[in-house]
Order: sequence, then structure tokens, then C-alpha cells
Amino acid sequence: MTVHPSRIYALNHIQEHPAPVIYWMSRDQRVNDNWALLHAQERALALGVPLAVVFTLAPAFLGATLRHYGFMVRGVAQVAADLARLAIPLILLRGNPAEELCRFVLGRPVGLLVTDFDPLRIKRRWREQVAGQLPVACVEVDAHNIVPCRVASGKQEFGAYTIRPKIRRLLPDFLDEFPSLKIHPFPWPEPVPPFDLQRELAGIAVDHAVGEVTGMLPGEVAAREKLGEFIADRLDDYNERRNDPCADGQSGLSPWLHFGQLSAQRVALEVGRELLFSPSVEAFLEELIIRRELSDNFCHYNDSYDMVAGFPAWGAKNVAEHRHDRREYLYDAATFDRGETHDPLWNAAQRQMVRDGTMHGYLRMYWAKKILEWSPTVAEAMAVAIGLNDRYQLDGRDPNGYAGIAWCMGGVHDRAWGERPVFGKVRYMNYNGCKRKFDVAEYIRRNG
Ligand code: FAD
Ligand code: FO1
Repeated sequence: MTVHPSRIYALNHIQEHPAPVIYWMSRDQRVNDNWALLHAQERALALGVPLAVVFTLAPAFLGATLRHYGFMVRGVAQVAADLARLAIPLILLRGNPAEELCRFVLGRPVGLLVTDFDPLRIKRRWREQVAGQLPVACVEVDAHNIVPCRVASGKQEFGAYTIRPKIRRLLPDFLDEFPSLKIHPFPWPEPVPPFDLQRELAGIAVDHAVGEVTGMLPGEVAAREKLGEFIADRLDDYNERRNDPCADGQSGLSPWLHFGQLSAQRVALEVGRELLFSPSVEAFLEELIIRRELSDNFCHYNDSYDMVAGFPAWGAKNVAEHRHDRREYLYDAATFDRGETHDPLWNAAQRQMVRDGTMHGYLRMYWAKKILEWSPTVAEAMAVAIGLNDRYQLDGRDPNGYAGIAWCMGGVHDRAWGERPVFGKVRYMNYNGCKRKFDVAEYIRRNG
């Protein structure tokens, strides 16, 4: 057994049987370092049956635009080519994923369906529909977290300080090297049309108003190059430079991690290999492992992860007590979207996101907290922040985003601070605080 048994979670009570195995790839869109694919092949070899990967191309997934589908589909095209070299076909289905997958599986013998873990509501619904409708063994494998989300904790954690000891204790059991995939000896029993990238890009019915980004090449190869460059040139100074939006101090890996084109476990293995533990390595692994896996914990155990209802009790009380506070400035979604507030720093951050599909992590906090301050209600602020984040950020529609925005607006994973208008006890950030942290004028000059 190469895949740790506690990564595997049965989605129904049907036993696998000797018939072809399917890996329904969704969150972890990669061939290498993918526990779900490794498990699917391990079972297919044990059963002596063919193996195929199915990717269901959903229309307008959570409002995603051409920016996101372009990056994703180019990555899936590389997955198809890499799988072909292993004699494993990639079968592309278009339309409603759960419906199209059920239709596909019901039309042919399948002995086991494997899928990957994703705490988002929409994914849970897809999995429930598929596992409930199919007379086939369905299992989920957590290939996204180093310590599987369901294993790290059985409940919503209060914050990094409560999940950190649980994850740290379990890391030695899970942070191990990946075995290699084998060339699959049992051919898929029917012809599979080759993946036609241009056809798929042209065929996507999606909002073209947000165009593809330049400078970030999709796919596993580009992800590993980005990782190598970060480790070689920038990891050393991560601790000093990561909160300076004018310095290229963060890794920039989030788009590849979001689409699963890069495994966080691979990142941790390579970082751990290269350098003795330094403050920068510690700080980076805290974000990559603790903060990222805390976000999955939040979305998995809190079904209101993108709503005010998802706030902790003190956060909700805070909202109620300050709902009538006078807002000095009020903007609607369109004004925020155009980056036309009174604050040049906020506008510059918004424009960086619209243009580049990314925003520096420190400014994401300031950006969201100002939307809270300049919106009529917290509920509207949440909707605006999530809407803009998921429309423009290449790494949007991710548990990290929902947890990040809930942290900014409702104190999720944070503590209470001194009371003030509108924010109440939620941590406050302001322009002068930014000026103390970095060269605001320079950032505005570059992005304004
Ligand atoms: P690095 O600093 O190099 O960190 C490496 C990796 O660690 C990141 O790629 C990410 O996977 C993880 N990580 C880093 N910071 C955090 C964090 N605060 N919470 C969870 N994981 C983290 N991240 C997204 O992936 N998608 C989003 O849509 C998103 N929206 C956010 C919105 C707000 C309001 C806030 C405050 C944060 C948001 N984040 C989001 C989290 C974080 O800002 C980004 O993951 C990070 O800036 C990405 O840049 P990087 O890869 O260079 O990060
Ligand atoms: N997952 C799929 O299985 N099919 C899709 O068509 C799909 C589109 C998509 C577009 C943008 C985006 O950010 C994510 C998308 N995902 C899709 C889901 C993604 O793989 C992740 O699982 C979640 O977004 C993060 O949990």
C-alpha cells in the first residue's frame, strides 16, 4: 500500500470489483505527486484492469472567466500528454460534471471510481450526487493536503494555534516521498479522442471580459520551474521580504497550487531538502502547510464559509453591534471593481489584481478590510470581496480565499482587538499602517 490508508475516504458502501478503474480528476490536476492517481493505479493493477482519468469541464465554474479556464485547460492538455506516455487515457466530459460523469459510468463496466478531496460546497454536492447515484464503489483521496483534512482534525479549528500542533504531530506520517506511476499494462477497452486544446479553448462558454494573464505559464513543468527559482533565489529572504508588496518576496506559487498543477507536499519536500531550517523556511512552511490546511479545515467543517453566518460568535455579535455605525465612505460593487475609491493605495491594489490576476498577500488583507469599511453592510462587503476576488484572482475560488476574506471581515482564525467604529473588535488596518510597512508611493507608482 503506497497511499496512506487514512488519505482514502469511502463515499459509498459499495465494494470495488474487477472492472476498469476511473480517476475523476478535479482539484489535483497533475500527473506527478498525486495520491489520488497513485491510488487509482494501485487498485487497477491489483484488480488487473484498465485505468482512465476523467476530467469534467464544467461551464462557468463559480463565475470563472477565460483567465481561469485558459490557465486550467492548458494545464489539463499537458496532463493528457503526460498520461498518454503512461498508456493512461484522459477522457474529457463537458457539461454538468455529476450528470455527465454518471452518464459516462452507467454506460460501461467500472469497478472503482476514485476522486480527489475538495471542501467546497459545489464539489461536495457533485461527489454526493455521483456516489449516491452510481452502483459503483466511490472513494475520495485527499491529494491536496499533506496531512489529510479529515485526519488533521474532526472539527472546525479556532485558528492556526490550535491546528498547528495537530498537523505538526502527524507530519512525519504523511510528509513522505511519492512513488512513481507505472506504464499501465491493461489498455483502455475503447478508443479515446485525443485532447484538442484549441477546440476546448474555443468551445468554452465563459466570460471573455477577463482575459488570460501573461507571465504565468500553466502546467506542471512551469510550476516546478517556478518552485526551483523561488528556492534558489528568493526563499532565503522570504521572512524579511514577504510582507513588502514592492519586493518580489512571496513564492508566487498559488495559481499552480490552486489548480493542483503543483503538490504542496512536493513544495515542502523540496524546501525541506534544500536548506537547514531557517526563519524564512519556518515562515514559508507555516503559510504553505498550516495556513493553507487551516483553510481547508474551515471550508470543510463550516458550510457557511463564504457568508457572515460562518463567523465565530464574537464576529457575528460584532456585526450586529456595528451595523448602524456611520460609514465615512460608501462604494458599490461597480466602483470597487473600477478601482475608483478615494484611496490611491486601494485602487492600485485593485488594478494590480485586474491586470495581473494576482495581488500581494499583505495588500489582500488591506484590500478586503477596506471593502468592509466602505460597504453599507458586512454581508454586502463579503459578497463584493468574494465576487471580485474570484473574478480576477487567478488563484480565486479557493478555500484560502474564503478563509482569508472571513479572517478580514469576521475575525475567523483571529482574535478580538480594541473596539472601533464599523470594525468593532475585528482587526483594523489602515493606510498609515501600510506606510510604516512598505513604500506605498512606489507601489502606487507601479500599479496605480
Ligand atoms: P506565499 O507567501 O509564497 O505562500 C505559499 C503558499 O502558502 C501560497 O501559495 C498559499 O497556498 C499558502 N498561503 C500563503 N498565505 C496564506 C494564507 N494567508 N492563507 C492560506 N494559505 C496561504 N489564497 C489563494 O490561494 N486564493 C485566493 O483566492 C486567496 N484570496 C485571499 C483573499 C484575502 C482577503 C486574503 C487575506 C488572503 C487570500 N489568499 C488567497 C491567501 C494568500 O494571500 C495567498 O495564498 C498568497 O498571497 C498567494 O501568494 P504566494 O503563493 O506567493 O504565497
Ligand atoms: N474543477 C473541475 O473539475 N472542472 C472544471 O471545469 C473546473 C473549472 C474551474 C475553473 C476555475 C477554477 O478556479 C477552478 C475550477 N475547477 C474545476 C475546480 C478546481 O479544480 C478546484 O477544485 C477548486 O476551485 C478549489 O477547491
